[in-house]
Amino acid sequence: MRTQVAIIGGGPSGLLLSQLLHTRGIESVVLERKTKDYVLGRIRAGVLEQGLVGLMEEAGCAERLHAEGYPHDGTLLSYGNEMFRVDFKEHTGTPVMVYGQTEVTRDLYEAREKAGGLVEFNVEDVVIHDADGDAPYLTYSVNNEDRRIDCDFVAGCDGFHGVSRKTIPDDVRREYEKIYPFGWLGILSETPPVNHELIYANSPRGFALASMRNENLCRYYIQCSLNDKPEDWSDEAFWAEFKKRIPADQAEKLVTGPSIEKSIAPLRSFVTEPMRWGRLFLCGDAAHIVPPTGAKGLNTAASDVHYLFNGLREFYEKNSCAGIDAYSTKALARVWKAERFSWWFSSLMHRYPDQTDFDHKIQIAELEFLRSNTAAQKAMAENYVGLPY
Ligand code: FAS
Ligand code: PHB
Repeated sequence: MRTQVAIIGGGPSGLLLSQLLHTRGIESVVLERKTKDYVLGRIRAGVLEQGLVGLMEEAGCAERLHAEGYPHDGTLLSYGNEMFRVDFKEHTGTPVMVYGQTEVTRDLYEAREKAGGLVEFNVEDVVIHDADGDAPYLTYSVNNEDRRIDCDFVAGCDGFHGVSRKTIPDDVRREYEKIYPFGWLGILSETPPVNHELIYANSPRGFALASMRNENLCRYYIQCSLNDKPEDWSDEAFWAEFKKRIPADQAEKLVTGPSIEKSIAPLRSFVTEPMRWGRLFLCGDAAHIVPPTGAKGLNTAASDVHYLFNGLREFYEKNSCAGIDAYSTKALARVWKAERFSWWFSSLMHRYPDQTDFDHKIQIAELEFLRSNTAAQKAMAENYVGLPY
């Protein structure tokens, strides 16, 4: 088989790139190692920057997002029983959109199917060949049948555990990593959200986040030990702990219910440089990971896709390599700003095992400063709603 852009990974990065390329008549094939249902079953991000909303509009996939998504004009931060609001609209004129990554991915799958796009599922043993040459190709297998795709370019959209990043030679690739000494235990429950906006909570017992998917589907998280397993936490234990970490007036009105999903995500900051090697381009989690505190994972994957899509467009439409040659530098400039914000917000809101009383007092002083200072709130709001592409 031959295509113009071979995309490894049928998550949001790969699908969004494929759909955007389609809008300009550029052919692509997406190779996904799991099934569509498996991909859609993963519960992940919940907050979209306007940049991603704009890309979904550009891809012709934003109708349901606008019909069912929830624009949020601000967020709440609490420490103990104190709580204050950071107003995104006041500081930036921009809201964020609360709409689950699962729904983004579902909309993109639907668009690819409607357009007759080729997504191959259950692929195995993907190998990238001659990425540093002029005629790259992929080999892989489906149902024990060996296959090959010849292409002009390869987009590595295969997440943190994919094959693309490791195709870049060790003596070319540089990796930067920070592992956090805790994880996030998340649940979904079919209950009304405790507040109409998100609550990020710093408590002496650890971090908590009250998020949502709709008016009857909540997504709540608590910071947990890396030794914990989801089965260690009964629903009752989760609710009891969650209530202790949010302000008492919020805990009083919390509606609890059975969890319909429960999972633990480890937290890490990670960046690979460069994000390009020859005709291989890394996008999204294949190149970088952030702690989910700042809701930057999916949104930084989106800006990668924006830069790569426009670089490939320039190549095919204007025979110019300027965009693809600038891709890695341009994407990394925004990636590192997202890494900084995610690290900063995680450091502010979580309890670290080796944290001293002084460290905790500094966290509270930082929160008091953020509460009282317009410039500090504007800086946080600009990062949270998304820095410019
Ligand atoms: P993805 O990992 O989503 O997709 C990669 C795809 O490639 C997968 O479908 C995988 O099956 C496929 N693949 C892998 N190897 C392959 C191979 N060899 N061949 C073919 N296909 C292959 N971000 C937030 O903003 N907020 C959150 O709350 C949040 N929670 C998260 C929780 C967890 C457990 C994880 C892992 C991530 C979370 N993220 C969150 C980040 C997440 O949303 C990512 O940023 C987002 O999924 C990035 O999308 P992709 O780059 O497409 O990578
Ligand atoms: C979510 O709703 O899953 C979510 C929201 C905001 C975050 C992280 C996760 O910062």
